[in-house]
Amino acid sequence: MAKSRIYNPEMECMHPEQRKALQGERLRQTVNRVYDNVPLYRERMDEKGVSPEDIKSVEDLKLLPFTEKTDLRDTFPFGLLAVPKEKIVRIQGSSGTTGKPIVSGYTEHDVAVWTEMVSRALGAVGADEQDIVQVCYGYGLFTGGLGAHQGATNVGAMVIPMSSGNTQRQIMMMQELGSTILCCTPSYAAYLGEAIHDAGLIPGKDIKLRAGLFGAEPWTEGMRKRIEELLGIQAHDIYGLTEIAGPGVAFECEEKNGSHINEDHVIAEIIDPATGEQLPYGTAGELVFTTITKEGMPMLRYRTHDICTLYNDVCKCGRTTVRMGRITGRTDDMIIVRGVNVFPSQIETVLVKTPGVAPHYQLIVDRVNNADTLEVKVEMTGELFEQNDSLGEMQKLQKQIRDQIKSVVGILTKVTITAPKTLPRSEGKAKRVIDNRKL
Ligand code: DLL
Repeated sequence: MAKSRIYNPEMECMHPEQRKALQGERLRQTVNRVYDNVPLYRERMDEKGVSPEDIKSVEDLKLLPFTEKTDLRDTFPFGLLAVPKEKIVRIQGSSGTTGKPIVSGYTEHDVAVWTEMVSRALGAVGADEQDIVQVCYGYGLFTGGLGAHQGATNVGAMVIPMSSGNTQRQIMMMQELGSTILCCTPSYAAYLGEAIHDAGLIPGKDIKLRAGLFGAEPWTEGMRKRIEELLGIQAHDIYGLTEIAGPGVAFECEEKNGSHINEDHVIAEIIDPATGEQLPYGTAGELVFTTITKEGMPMLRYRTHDICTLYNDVCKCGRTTVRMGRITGRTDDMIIVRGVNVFPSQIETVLVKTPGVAPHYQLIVDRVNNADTLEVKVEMTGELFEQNDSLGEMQKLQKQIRDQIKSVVGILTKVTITAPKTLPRSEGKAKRVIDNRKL
């Protein structure tokens, strides 16, 4: 099996103090550039009484204004460009939004930086010219497909640009061409794993996959275990967002102890979502990014609304970059049920630990007689379905899951166990929550 390697040791293993100086220098350049070229940033900085000369080092980051998704919508499509439109070679957009999409413009240099970031993530799973990378992230405005594709090409791998969907064809190609690395959402990886199993194919024998880069949606450690078992692979997390660079902003190394942030290109902060105050390493809060090499559409303190924790302790892999823990939720996908904050990831943690159920679930929130209700729908596995006493087992399972969720989240839920393959599958980002209260 190919060894994990560090794609760019100079940048990934730089002494933290040296990196801080580099970040400071790049931040100063970015701030000057956006102040001169982006009216919104100039106005925001003027309003705060901050001038580009005030930004001397990374410590001064907190003086800068935040950027929100609504700023991108309000200035759609080109209002935040810091370069003439002719310099933009690519538009990418974010998935799953209603109304006007969020788009970001990338220069040739920005695409190259993004490609480098994905190459580092692929380096961490040892990808090289021996590898065959099957990309089942969607190609198009969504950054997953093209992002993974560019990185895989750059490390010399053979790329199969499958895009999302058509599971039988995905499996046929995987088998016939001998794909070794899989890139898709974790929910789709679990689905593919089951479909491979159902087709009677044996990972390691019929299927040659050895690693996967999974991201674009939150997933848990339990889900990682399931995917690794189902596909017989090493499953690595990869994080990113269109506004910053697509996949590769951060990625896991072989230690799988958080995702290394590509800090020579972005500066990450954690803030208290309510007050906007910076929080120290080791404290959970909202993740905020400032781009420091992006030309097309640089972002100052972009609020991701993703909740996680940053870690700056030494990683055994040799990289010296700060790591982000898993995204445990988004400030805007948290559901409040009878006054209690519930994140889908908390429920997923319970479900994937429970033998007898498959990692496919949906949370249905409703309001009955003025009281909120939460129903957790989860599929049973084929093995349980085939058991003689599956009904009795199912009732036991329902109770067990309900009790577990009560102890983790603190609220009583209705648990419904459905027959195998009855819940909708997603080929891209899974839709976990259906909130009927808004209808
Ligand atoms: O999802 C970029 C991407 C593609 C990342 C493929 C990884 C793999 P957007 O469509 O702009 O970009 O969505 C960004 O997706 O703010 C998070 O809420 C979520 N997200 C992305 N990666 C992860 C991850 C792509 N590894 C939004 N874990 C982000 C949890 C993730 N959430």
